[in-house]
Amino acid sequence: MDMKPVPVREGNYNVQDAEGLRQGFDWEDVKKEFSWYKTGKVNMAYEAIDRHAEDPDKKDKTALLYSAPDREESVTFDQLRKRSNQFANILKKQDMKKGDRIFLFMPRSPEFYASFFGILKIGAIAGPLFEAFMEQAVRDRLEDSEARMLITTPELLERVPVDQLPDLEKIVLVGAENVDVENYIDFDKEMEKVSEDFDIEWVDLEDGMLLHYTSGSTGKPKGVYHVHHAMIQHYATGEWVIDLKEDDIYWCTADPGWVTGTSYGIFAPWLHGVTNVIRGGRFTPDAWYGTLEKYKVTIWYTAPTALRKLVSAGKDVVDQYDLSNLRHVMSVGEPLNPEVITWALEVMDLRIHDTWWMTETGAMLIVNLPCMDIRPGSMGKPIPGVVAAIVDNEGNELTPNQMGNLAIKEGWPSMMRAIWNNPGKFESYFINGWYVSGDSAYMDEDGYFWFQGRLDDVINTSGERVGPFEVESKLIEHPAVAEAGVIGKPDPERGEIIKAFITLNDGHEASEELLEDIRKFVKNGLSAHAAPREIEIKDTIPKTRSGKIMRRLLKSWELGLPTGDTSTLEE
Ligand code: 6R9
Repeated sequence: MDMKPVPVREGNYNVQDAEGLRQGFDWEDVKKEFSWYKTGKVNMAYEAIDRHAEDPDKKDKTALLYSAPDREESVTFDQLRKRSNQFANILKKQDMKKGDRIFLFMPRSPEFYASFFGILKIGAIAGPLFEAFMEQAVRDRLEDSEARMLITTPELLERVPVDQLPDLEKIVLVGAENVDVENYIDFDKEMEKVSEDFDIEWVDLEDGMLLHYTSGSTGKPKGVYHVHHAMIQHYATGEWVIDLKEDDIYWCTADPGWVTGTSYGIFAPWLHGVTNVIRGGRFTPDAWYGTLEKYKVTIWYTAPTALRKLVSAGKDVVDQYDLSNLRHVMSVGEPLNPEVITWALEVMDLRIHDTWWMTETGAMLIVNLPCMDIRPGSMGKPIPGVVAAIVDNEGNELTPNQMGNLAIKEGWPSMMRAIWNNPGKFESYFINGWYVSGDSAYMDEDGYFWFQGRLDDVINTSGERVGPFEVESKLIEHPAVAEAGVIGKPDPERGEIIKAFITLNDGHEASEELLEDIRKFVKNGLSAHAAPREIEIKDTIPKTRSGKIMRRLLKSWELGLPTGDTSTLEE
């Protein structure tokens, strides 16, 4: 994509000079920021919560600004310390121990965060599950992890096949007022009975902290295992990329059932002692803008899907809100269309900073720092302390502008340490000292990385390689197109042809003329071989809960194949 770079903005950012930061950089120096560097006592819960609660200037600062349609609450660092202590005491009373897997299956709420840190405080491993999971998805995860305890709500308990889960010994119910909870532990009642003091279980940096299940292209979801050591990278990227400062009001839209919702919805902001807006529920452009305005959000971390919806909603909607506090916006999870960057500059006068990373990587790896020029369509450059490259299938480095596997040199702090119960799968990620991401990309001469697709999504039509993202980005620039998903459809003549599924913006009618106009638009904008030979209009484009277009599903529909694991599909 040939677009002008978006230059650095003047401003008082944490990092002024990316190259300067990279020079002589050593992760060991980041360790000095933590209290355990001197005391030897490690626990993420201490660093994120108790450390601030022990600071007289910070203990009554708002940690969590919670907002749901029927409830609003603000919780200070000291309150969060006490509540997580109480929950840790409940866990001890129930004989839960260090290393046990304890899962959370509930909507975002203050109780979620108290429970989450209670789990870490006893040295157990937390497994957050997205609230929209149905029975099969819940069972797969609890079964594979051999979870001993689950914290859930009476409504969600209906999706937990308790009698098929022999390892699941205890269930804590949150909000169980009118339910017969004879076989369960009642969160509210137990919290009243236990002390607000707790001696944190000190752990090793390499001890387990978190299990995040993520879907691969085949088989059941796999448990990605993270350790306390990851905090080093959460902290550093919180400073460099998110640009967190004392007085910021930060909002990350991701649910803690996904890695963005823990690494950057919990750890990074609280390691920096920053006020964190937590907002559950479904979103519309008005709800997004309304939240940004109401809480005077200064830093926002969200996803391209959200941003594209804002673009579709138009400038008139933005103009109804006061977004003057918002100073820094970031995006993750899928390719950030250049069109969205241009739009945000024009309409909100803000740069959108793309960041690339994965569940397996635990934290950001390739980013646009506030002090870097942004090249629209590029994910940016590796953070200090991380070496990225494009490699071939044998793990040999390719030269600039060659497309290949996006790979990271093993050994960054937040890297997953295992796939739960599946050493073979874990091993399969690594070739020749590189972690191979499964994404295809290229690096330009200046070291910027450009995402091309998941490896299995890249289209080869008449010998020309086409990244579906490029075509999708172009399609949504057409005034009639709201969203687009593009696949390669097998074709005897061309190998594959490009097929596009689109949804239309309001006020546009499907017609042969319109489809031809859209085709021409891509042909004229990109190239003839990138223009979809087939376009089909849909009511919605299937996406995962984290906003990724499920091209695999589009392809299965197209070919009349079984749809496979759809547990992460947004309804
Ligand atoms: C954090 C997260 C990881 C996959 C990754 C890639 C895609 C993430 C992206 C991006 C283009 C970006 N992805 N960030 N693609 N540009 N900035 O999303 O983790 O849910 O495990 O997804 O998401 O394909 O391999 P996860």
